[in-house]
Amino acid sequence: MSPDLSPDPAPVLCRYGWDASWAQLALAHLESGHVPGRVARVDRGRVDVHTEHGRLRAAPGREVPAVGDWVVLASSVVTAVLPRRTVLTRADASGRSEGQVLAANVDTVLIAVPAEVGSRPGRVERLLALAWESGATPVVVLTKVDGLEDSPAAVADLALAAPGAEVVAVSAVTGEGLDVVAAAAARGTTVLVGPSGAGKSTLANALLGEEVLAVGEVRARDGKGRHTTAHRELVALPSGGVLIDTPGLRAVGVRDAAEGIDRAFTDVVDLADACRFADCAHDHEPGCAVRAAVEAGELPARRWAAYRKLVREDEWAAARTDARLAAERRARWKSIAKAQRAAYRERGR
Ligand SMILES: Nc1nc2c(ncn2[C@@H]2O[C@H](COP(=O)(O)OP(=O)(O)OP(=O)(O)O)[C@@H](O)[C@H]2O)c(=O)[nH]1
Ligand SMILES: [Zn+2]
Repeated sequence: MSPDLSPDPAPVLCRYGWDASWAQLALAHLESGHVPGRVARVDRGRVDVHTEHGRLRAAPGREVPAVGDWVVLASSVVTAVLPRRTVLTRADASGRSEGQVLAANVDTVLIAVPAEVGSRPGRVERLLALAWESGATPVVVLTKVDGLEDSPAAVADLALAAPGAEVVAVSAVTGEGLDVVAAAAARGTTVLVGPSGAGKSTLANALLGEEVLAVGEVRARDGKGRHTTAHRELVALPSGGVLIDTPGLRAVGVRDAAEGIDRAFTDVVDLADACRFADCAHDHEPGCAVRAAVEAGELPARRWAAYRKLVREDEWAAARTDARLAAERRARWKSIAKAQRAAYRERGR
């Protein structure tokens, strides 16, 4: 390809993560009047895109982009969505077959865990599975630690539920840990996820150094934050990174996340590898390393149950959408039923 054909990597786009390989991917779509840009926000029937001509509003084309996507626009319509490097997806709460894309092309997933909720590892494990599955690197952020008496202990607790991930304690009040989060967010694209009121917007504001994103006041009655960030929004950070804030997530379902689940539970997977039988169901088999670890108190029973629950949920979601799996399941039941009928005939003789 001739170099003078390549689009000018405008400094504006570079602030949003534009690089030579995005330029290469965009090239095929850049006829005259077409401009590349990064999706800042997606609303019903409307896409806001950062372009070299500023922030433009466009209509989605055939393929609806997600926040973080690199797209090509022509006459206020998205004509192409460039292939994603990473994609953070959750199972759709509505039960539709496709998952819901939370953010595209992210390098780091910051998982905000509010300290006042106490240790609720289940939710973190779930988000970690999705984060690993996305292809990005998760960082667990224990927020509001100014309200804790023993934050190192809380961090250590959380770390047990997050093998392989960095766990950082932060406080927007004392400033503790903000430098660590800022350093992580200064490179590439970072998405902030976590429940409503976890302090995501407060963290985003600290990284931005200004009050750009709305921060909710805590409801006096139950201490929960108001739902403030209604939309996923992508902004360029003064440090050079790109940040996507997401609204508080209520239900986070897993789907097509088998690898992510295994990465979030490497301790469990390593134990399972040590079972005597390769197809150990970790039920009543002799030489089961998983059950031995649970009985010895080395693997929390809660964590083992959480792993099995996520795997079941993931398989169930897959079975719902994957006709092949469903057919296999039917075939299995058929052969079981056949064996049962044969057994009844035997008995009846
Ligand atoms: N004590 C203390 N309070 C904090 C801290 N960070 C955030 N808060 C408060 O917690 C509440 C919720 O913070 P937000 O930043 O709005 O939380 P959020 O995760 O963005 O919530 P949603 O927008 O609903 O998803 C606000 O009242 C903040 O002032 C902190 O480090 N310490
Ligand atoms: Zn076993």
